[in-house]
Formats: sequence, C-alpha cells, structure tokens
Amino acid sequence: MVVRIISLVLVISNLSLCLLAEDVTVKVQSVTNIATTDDNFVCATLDWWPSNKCDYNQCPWGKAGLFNLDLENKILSNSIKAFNSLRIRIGGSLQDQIIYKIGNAIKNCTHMKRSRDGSHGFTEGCLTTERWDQIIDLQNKTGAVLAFGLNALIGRNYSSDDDQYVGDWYTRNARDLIEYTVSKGYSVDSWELGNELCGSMVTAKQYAKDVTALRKILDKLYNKSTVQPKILAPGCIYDEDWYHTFLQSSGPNVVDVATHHIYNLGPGDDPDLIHKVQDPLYLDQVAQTYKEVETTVTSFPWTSAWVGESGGAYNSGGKTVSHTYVNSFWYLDQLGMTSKFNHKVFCRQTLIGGNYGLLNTTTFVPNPDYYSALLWHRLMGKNVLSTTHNGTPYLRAYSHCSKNKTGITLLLINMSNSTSLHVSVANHLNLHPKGGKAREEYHLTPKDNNVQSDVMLLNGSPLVLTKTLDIPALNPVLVDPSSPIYIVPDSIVFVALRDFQAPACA
Ligand SMILES: *[C@@H]1O[C@H](CO)[C@@H](O)[C@H](O)[C@H]1NC(C)=O
Ligand SMILES: *[C@@H]1O[C@H](CO)[C@@H](O)[C@H](O)[C@H]1NC(C)=O
Ligand SMILES: *[C@@H]1O[C@H](CO)[C@@H](O)[C@H](O)[C@H]1NC(C)=O
Ligand SMILES: *[C@@H]1O[C@H](CO)[C@@H](O)[C@H](O)[C@H]1NC(C)=O
Ligand SMILES: *[C@@H]1O[C@H](CO)[C@@H](O)[C@H](O)[C@H]1NC(C)=O
Ligand SMILES: *[C@@H]1O[C@H](CO)[C@@H](O)[C@H](O)[C@H]1NC(C)=O
Ligand SMILES: *[C@@H]1O[C@H](CO)[C@@H](O)[C@H](O)[C@H]1NC(C)=O
Ligand SMILES: CC(=O)N[C@H]1CO[C@H](CO)[C@@H](O)[C@@H]1O
Repeated sequence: MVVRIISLVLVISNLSLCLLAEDVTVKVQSVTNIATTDDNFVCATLDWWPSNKCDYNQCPWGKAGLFNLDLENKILSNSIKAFNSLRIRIGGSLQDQIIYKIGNAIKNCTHMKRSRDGSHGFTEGCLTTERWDQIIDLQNKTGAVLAFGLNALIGRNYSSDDDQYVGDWYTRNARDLIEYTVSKGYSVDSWELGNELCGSMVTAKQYAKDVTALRKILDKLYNKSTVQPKILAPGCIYDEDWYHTFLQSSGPNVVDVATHHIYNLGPGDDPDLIHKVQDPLYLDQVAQTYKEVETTVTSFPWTSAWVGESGGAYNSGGKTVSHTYVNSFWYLDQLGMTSKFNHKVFCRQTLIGGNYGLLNTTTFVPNPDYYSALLWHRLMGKNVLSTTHNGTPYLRAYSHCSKNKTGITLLLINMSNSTSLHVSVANHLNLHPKGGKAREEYHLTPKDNNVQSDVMLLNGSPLVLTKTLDIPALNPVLVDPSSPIYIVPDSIVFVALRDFQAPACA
C-alpha cells in the first residue's frame, strides 16, 4: 500500500503563524465501552416557521419552513440520501398550534398568519393531507427515519388563574393523522408529544395522562405484526423534578424516549457567541445537564435519552457564526459529549432554516456542519470509549468503535488558534501494534483560514457539490502510523485506526 504523508510544507505555508507545537498523548480505554448510541445518532430537524418569523432585525427562515419548503429540491434529497439514513425530527415551537386537516372532525383549518395575540406571534396553522403526503414522499425517496411532533395543546384551555393550560389533550385530531398514516403504509419511526410545554405550561401529571392516551392510540392503530413506533416526550429544557414526576406517573413502557432541548450558547445575537463556541471551559458547562438526564433515565429503564432539538444559540442562531466553520467546534463537541453521557440521538436544529441550518436556507448548499455531521455518521460507531489526554484543554478528544469496520475512530478537535499538536494514541491495553496499517485521516479546516467561512476543506480541498448536485466523496489521506497525528490550529480531525486492538469493538 502506498502511504502518503500529509505535506507539512503545504500545511505550514497556509499558516504562517503556526509556530507553537505541543506533544500530546491520547489514551483510549479499549476493553469496555462507557455508553452506546443509536445507529442513527445524527438527526436534524425541520421546523414550521413561516418566512415572516424574524429575530434581531432579520428574517432568516426564508422558504425553509415546512409550509414553504421545496420538498422536490434535488440538493435537499441528495443531502439526506448521502446519510443512508438520516434521522429527521419534525417539530418546534409552532407544532402545538398545527391542526391536521384529516378526517371529519376538523371544520376550521386555516392558513397560519402573523398575529400579536397568537402564541409565538402566529395563529394556528393547517397541515393538509396533500402536504403530509409530500413530506412522506421525501422521507420515502431519501430513506429518512422520521420523528413527527404532535400538537399537544389542542383541546386544552388557558387558565389565567393557574397561569397554565388545563384540561385533557384532545386526542381525536392526532388519532386521525396517525390512522391515515398507518392506512397508507407510511413510515414514521417515532411520534413525539408536544414541544417545550413543561413547567409553566402543562403539569407533569397531566402530561403523563395524555402520553398514556397516545400510547393507547398507537397500540390500537399499529397492529402487533407491524413495527411499533416509539413515543418521544416531552421535548423541553430539562427540569429534574418535572421529568422525574412525568416518567414516574406515566409508568413502564409508555415513554420510550425522554427528549430534551439544548440551547447552551444563549441568544443568537450575543456578540460573544464566536468565543463561546471555541471556549472549552464554556462548552463544559452543559455536561452537568447531560449527566443529570442520564441519571434520570436510569431510574426508568424503559426510557432512553435524546437531545430532541439543539441549535446551540436560540432565536434562529447567530447570523455570522451558526452556519460557518467555527460552529463545528461546538457541534462536534456536543455530539462527542452527549454520546459519552449515553444519549442515543442528537437532533440538530435545523436541517434547513434559520441561521443554524446544516444546509443554506436559500441555496440549499451544505454548510460546514453538514459535512461534520456526515463524517461523524459514517465513521463513529455505536460503542463509545473512554478517551483522555495530557495536553491543552483546547484539545477535545473522543473515540468510538469504528462504524461497520474494524478498529476505532478518534475525533480530535483543536480549538486553539495558535498551537499545533502532535498526537500519539495509546491503548491502555498496550496492544496497538507499531508500524501496522496506515491511518485514515480526515483533516477539516476553514477556507482561507477564516473560521467564519461557509466553506470547509477536507484534507486541503474545498467540500463542494459535484456537477450533478451530489455530495462529494469524503476520502481520507493515508498516513504512516509510526508518525504522530499532526493537527494544525483551529482544525478538526477524524482518524480511523483499523488495527487498534479494542475488545469493546469485537
Ligand atoms: C377559525 O379559526 C380561526 C383561527 O384559529 C379563528 O380566528 C376563527 O374564529 C375560527 N372560525 C370559526 C368559524 O370557528
Ligand atoms: C417507500 O414506500 C414503499 C411503498 O409504500 C415501501 O414499500 C417502502 O418500504 C418505502 N421506503 C421507505 C424507505 O420508507
Ligand atoms: C375549554 O373551553 C371551552 C369553551 O369554554 C369548553 O367548551 C371546553 O370544554 C373546555 N375544554 C376543557 C378541556 O376544559
Ligand atoms: C390491522 O387490524 C385491523 C383490524 O383491527 C385490520 O382491519 C387490518 O387489516 C390489519 N392491518 C394489517 C396490516 O394487518
Ligand atoms: C446562504 O448563502 C448565501 C449566498 O452564499 C449567503 O449570503 C448567506 O449568508 C447564506 N446564509 C446562511 C444562513 O447560511
Ligand atoms: C452498518 O452497520 C449497521 C449496524 O450497526 C447495519 O444496520 C448497516 O446495514 C451497516 N451498513 C453497511 C453499509 O454495512
Ligand atoms: C486567537 O484568539 C484570540 C482570542 O480569541 C485572539 O485575541 C487572537 O487574535 C487570535 N490569534 C490568531 C492568530 O488568530
Ligand atoms: C494554549 C493555547 O493555545 N491557547 C490558545 C487557544 O486558542 C484560544 C482561542 O482560539 C486562545 O485564546 C488561546 O490563547
């Protein structure tokens, strides 16, 4: 095999400032795993926001909301297909004001409009069977794995005395949608009940009653012979007491997945956002939440944990940060961190729409985080390994068993803008053979060394769509395994070690 060594000359000429270098040893505990993810860990969302959803004097949704999205767009379908298969979650703030025009019960299903009185600034909206058919058509032709967020406010009344929504969830409209879905043989992997209604909106005990009603509907509509969909709930910012009461009251085998939402970067207009996404001390603050969610679901063994929605920065993300290269420091670090805390799925807000889309809102062209997600999905397997190192905190290191291949894959993120790293990998079993198979390395850097670029380079070449609007091939460089892994400042590297002896991956 011909082993190509990455040209240091090329790398250094790109980075005249890169003079500092540090030797680091990354240690992988390879005997047992510390957590497992789902096969479709990477997930992205589609949301309902109309084009006149605006934040901070800009309206970044364009035609990317579900009422307007061009579901026939070729880049959209190619981007989803490239995952074979991408998990997609449909939901968001407006899901609890969407009515389904399916069956006979709904007489009044109106087009969503801006409204001062409406929740989140909009009236109710209407999902027609035609639109649902089109959404499923996209799912079907791309092989996406779909989670659909149901309206959980329908039928309740707001009580100003209690400052809460009271009364039971009205099940009929959801049942009609699900019945139609089953009758057509449509594939929906999971049904989620409600979006961010915990705490001040609906009590945990009421919610438990409603999710139990949803379980009964699914038991009835899905025959025993067909694949049972999962129930996800409640899709809120995590609150220990609320989640605990909710899972306790709904009882065994009702809620398959406890979903929670993460916006740990604060508001999208924070001028400090650019620093937060590259600050390891800041990024670590959210670990405690992941740990608490992991602990909570351990008490309810029929339930697992997902991040059901996370855009990082709320109110549609940051205009000059969330769609650019630098956001991958935050995003890939979150994927690494949530995996370690035994989360099965991480849904990125959004696949398209807002400033935080994996795809550009207007052109559909993949942003850097799209390629980060795709590389993770293709390379990182289910089994998560304990990974530590003795270097700067600006180096973040994660490793999993490789996906569908032997050995392990490391994710190394160098958040330092000034220090290069020479990384050696140690197996604490000391079984890693010296001078074995070539390492497969995927180096990600920003175009023109501008971390706020919308273009990412893989091993020095820009990632751009092919002439046929397909996702380009993502090929590694093969590197002599006797040399350390060389990581330039502000870069991200996936490294596959095919002959790394890891009993946990056998
Ligand atoms: C139909 O719904 C709209 C918005 O939800 C509401 O303003 C209107 O009064 C309703 N009309 C009827 C006849 O119920
Ligand atoms: C697409 O639809 C057909 C016909 O209903 C079905 O047989 C097939 O399994 C579907 N494929 C996916 C990926 O959902
Ligand atoms: C909500 O209010 C309407 C009108 O006052 C009433 O008909 C309905 O029964 C109430 N629903 C619940 C769940 O209390
Ligand atoms: C499911 O059960 C219903 C009766 O409860 C039956 O009419 C229907 O044909 C069954 N569907 C499948 C796919 O077996
Ligand atoms: C989308 O692409 C256009 C054209 O390249 C660019 O001006 C815009 O900033 C991008 N928007 C987002 C949200 O990525
Ligand atoms: C990869 O492995 C998963 C199980 O972990 C399996 O479902 C999938 O079919 C495999 N894919 C390929 C391309 O072998
Ligand atoms: C590195 O980051 C620091 C803090 O954000 C900044 O002050 C400095 O100018 C950056 N250096 C380079 C070479 O970009
Ligand atoms: C040790 C080190 O390299 N520190 C730098 C890491 O990068 C940040 C910003 O990217 C700098 O502020 C540190 O000086």
